[in-house]
Amino acid sequence: MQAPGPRLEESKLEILARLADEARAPRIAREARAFADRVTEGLFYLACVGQFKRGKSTLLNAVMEEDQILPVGVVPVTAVVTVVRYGPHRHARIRFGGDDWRTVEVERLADFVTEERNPGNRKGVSAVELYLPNRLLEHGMCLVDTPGISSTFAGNTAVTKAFIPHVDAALVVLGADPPISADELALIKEVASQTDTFLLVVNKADRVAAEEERRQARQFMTRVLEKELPGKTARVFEVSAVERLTGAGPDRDWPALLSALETLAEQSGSSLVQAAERRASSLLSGRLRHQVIESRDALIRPVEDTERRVEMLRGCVAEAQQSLRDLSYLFDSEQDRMGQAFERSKSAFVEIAVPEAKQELMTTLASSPLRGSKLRTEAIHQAEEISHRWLDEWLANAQPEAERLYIQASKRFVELANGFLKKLADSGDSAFATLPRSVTPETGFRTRSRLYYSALSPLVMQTPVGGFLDLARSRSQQQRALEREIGEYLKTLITANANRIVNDFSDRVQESRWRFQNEVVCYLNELSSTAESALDRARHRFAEDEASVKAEVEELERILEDLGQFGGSDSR
Ligand SMILES: Nc1nc2c(ncn2[C@@H]2O[C@H](COP(=O)(O)OP(=O)(O)OP(=O)(O)O)[C@@H](O)[C@H]2O)c(=O)[nH]1
Ligand SMILES: [Mg+2]
Repeated sequence: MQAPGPRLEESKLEILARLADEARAPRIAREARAFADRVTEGLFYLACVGQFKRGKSTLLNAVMEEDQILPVGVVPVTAVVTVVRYGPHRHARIRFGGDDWRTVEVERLADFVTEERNPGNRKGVSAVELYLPNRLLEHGMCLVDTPGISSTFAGNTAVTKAFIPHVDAALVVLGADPPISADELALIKEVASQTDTFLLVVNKADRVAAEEERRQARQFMTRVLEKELPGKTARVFEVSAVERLTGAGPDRDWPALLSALETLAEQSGSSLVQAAERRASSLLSGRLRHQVIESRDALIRPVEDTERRVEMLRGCVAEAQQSLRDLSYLFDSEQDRMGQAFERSKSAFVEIAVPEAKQELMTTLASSPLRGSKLRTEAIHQAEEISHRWLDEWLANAQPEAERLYIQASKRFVELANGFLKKLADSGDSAFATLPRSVTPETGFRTRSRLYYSALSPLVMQTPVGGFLDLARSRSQQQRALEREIGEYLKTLITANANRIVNDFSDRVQESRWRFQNEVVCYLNELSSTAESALDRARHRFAEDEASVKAEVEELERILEDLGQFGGSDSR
């Protein structure tokens, strides 16, 4: 079969889609066409991403000045990605799998995009588009609502992660408290690795009444980002989406946020669309090249060789799973040991810190000239200051120790993983060329070895009651009462936060492990399924005649040659 050559008017993505059709890679063809359509229409995606329940959907509703058009709620809500784009009249359409689009009433969106009504996307929704006659969207900017990460619904995290390659610009929504979590940081880094255009929105500012607390949270966030994303600048906007929708409360950074969105919509569209085209071309051409090589090689070597290869790849997947299972036990015990060591360090700290911190509090109160409610407020303030100081000091010592333990525990895991990767690399198989050469505790355990702690938990910051009794007490009676009450409060602050730090640490180790396992196994699974389908195709050809095999090899060679224009690794 003589395939038509590239037509002059074809865009790169259209060429790619055509080559994918010719190579019978329908998924890649579909993805390339979807990207090509987007580029032709000049659409770019500003994705609203973040941890579950940060108020992403509410924020987009507020930006659109639409109350509840995107479903929101107190439990994890959004389960399916929803693209909000310009349309002369309000309407919505939905696609199931690879089927055609179906128009649905805007009011029925919740039936398809929410965890409650479409749990784990049981209905098989593959795309949702909401058209609104909104000025902000007129120039091609699309706002994308994504499911929140890190909730108990792991599927929601996976949906958002799978959408990341489509993100042209990001609106990262963080909470006013705690300032930033490990998962959020990892998400920001992932987004930042593919776009420089991201805005950080600190939502629910109405929840934190004290300006000082909000200022500290902002400062902390900026410090973390400067350190983690050197050279990148992200503007931080502090808002309350709910206040905006209800019209109550101050403007905060809302006007600045809207103006940043307007500027983005009007000025950055074409460069973001071009960047999307480049990203998609490189990603999809790489995947297609791999599939074509696999198919061609299956035709030019004896079928037994390909069968052996498929067996080898299946074996690799099984071996990877087995060694990860074996390592699991090993790591479990390392993790236990680590947990116990950290727990011991914490207990020793609490034992020393609590009485000494209480003593400090008493000395401060004794020398204070204040009395009545002023003395009480001062005592609470001092308890918070003192506990902060003690916890900070402990962390400064414990953190390097925790990191040392963490690297030590992961060492064996990393060694085994590296042994496995080396074996694959030594097999000389081209499919493994894109696997990482080796992992280190840093790259293998993605969630970094630096630990971050959010500000002290507000749960234990509640002001103790009893202030009214102060009125009836003498100065010394009041001081004794405060020593007792606020002393207890101080103890709670120290112990609760120390526990929180220990839990935070083990969560992070667990998460790093899970990510690494998932990545390796998913990657190998994909390699093995590509090889299997190449084998199937080869078998069909072999069942025909030699001429048919030859024609197919030539066709695949030509596709590879055409793929050369997309750059990337040499296909031979
Ligand atoms: N106080 C306050 N509550 C807010 C604000 N924004 C959102 N909320 C509330 O937070 C809850 C979660 O809001 P959603 O918009 O559903 O959050 P989401 O991030 O889209 O959640 P998922 O889709 O589950 O990830 C709802 O009860 C909202 O009313 C805000 O600015 N202030
Ligand atoms: Mg939502």
